[in-house]
Amino acid sequence: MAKFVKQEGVALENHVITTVTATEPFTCSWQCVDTPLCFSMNVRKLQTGLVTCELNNSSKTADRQDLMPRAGSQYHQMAEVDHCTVEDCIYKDALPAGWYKFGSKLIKLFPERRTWGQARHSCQLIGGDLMSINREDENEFISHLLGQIKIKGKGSNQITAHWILDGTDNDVSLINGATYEEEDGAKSLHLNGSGEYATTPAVDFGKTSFTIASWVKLQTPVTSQSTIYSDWSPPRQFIVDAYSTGELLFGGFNNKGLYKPWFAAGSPPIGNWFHVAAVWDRDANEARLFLDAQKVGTQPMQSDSYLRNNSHAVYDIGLKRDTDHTLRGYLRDLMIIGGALTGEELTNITDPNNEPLDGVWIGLNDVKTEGAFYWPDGSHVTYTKWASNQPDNQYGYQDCVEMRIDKGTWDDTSCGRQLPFVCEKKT
Ligand SMILES: [Ca+2]
Ligand SMILES: [Ca+2]
Repeated sequence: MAKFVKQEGVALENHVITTVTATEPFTCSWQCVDTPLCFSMNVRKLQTGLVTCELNNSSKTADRQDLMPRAGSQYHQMAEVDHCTVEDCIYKDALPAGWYKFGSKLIKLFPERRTWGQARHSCQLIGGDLMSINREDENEFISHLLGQIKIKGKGSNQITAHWILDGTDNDVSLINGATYEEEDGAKSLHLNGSGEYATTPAVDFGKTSFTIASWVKLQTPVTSQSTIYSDWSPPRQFIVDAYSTGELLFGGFNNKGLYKPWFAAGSPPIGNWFHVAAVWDRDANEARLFLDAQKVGTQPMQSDSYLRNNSHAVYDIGLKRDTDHTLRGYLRDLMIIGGALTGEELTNITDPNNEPLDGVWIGLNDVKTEGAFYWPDGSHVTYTKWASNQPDNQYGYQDCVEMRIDKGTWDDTSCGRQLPFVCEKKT
């Protein structure tokens, strides 16, 4: 069982989460052990023979300056006991700089938002890795830590896929010498117009409303139709292009094999970044093109039209497969959103902090082999806490796992989403 060490005449101030009254300090100890974020107690004996115990969400290890003299009070903090075999004596402590000790692991929640790949890299830079979770009490502990994150902006439009295109995406392949280069202060995908292109996994969005959006910087005026994003090889589905007329083009094949929609609009700049969004609104039976979040063109569609099915494994960035022509320019933040975004929503979507925040990254993933989930520390997946109907590899595409903020359950999602993350280090 857990062992607490006592210090007379002091109390930890400013960290009380709850106060309990008990017949003996022993009872309080159990309360603290059972309260995930309790790390110490201030115990005072009453004249009635009872004791009051203030449970603290910190300890003198983390907040030594808050340990103050207090007559008649005892400070209790869990002691590390060797050779624990029962779960109740998992040693936990709050440490400086936002770290927590839980069992044999050091754990920290990072609130800044990163893609899964960036998050893992951040953890590795400090000698750790993304969190591996092997026990129910570990999961519960982290789930309580997430209470420190404020849920914001639960948007109705879920980002189905998001590739930053800065080299941190796990699932973007560079073909024929395409590179990531620093351009205007951010790493971007660079295609030189001489055969270079990149691919993403195929995403199944053909039967819903959707938005395809990306930042693009063209280096030279477009003389030959230059693909931004497409699966343009038979049986082809969709194409978003910089068109030879100097306009943007949104084209698609519907399930009857007809071009629909098919229209060009807007005049994107040369040598400057612009944001292009192709919107397919099935409810309004309309396709739209947006340039820098301003609607520049629209075309009605038939109500029975949806994109033709195909079995492509990848979609192409920068390649028009039927002519092998490739785009010359830079791209970043390519997104597919499972809904028809408005201009206002497009303005918001260009800021990653406006992505709906419903969870944080943990280490679990099936990036290497679909359906074969593994932890970064190599431990076998024995304990799981999937949310109902998860993992579902939705859109054929979800390979990284978030812990949901509301319930501490797990969901596989797009690795390119930008979420807070939990790192661990072994002690
Ligand atoms: Ca998957
Ligand atoms: Ca999922």
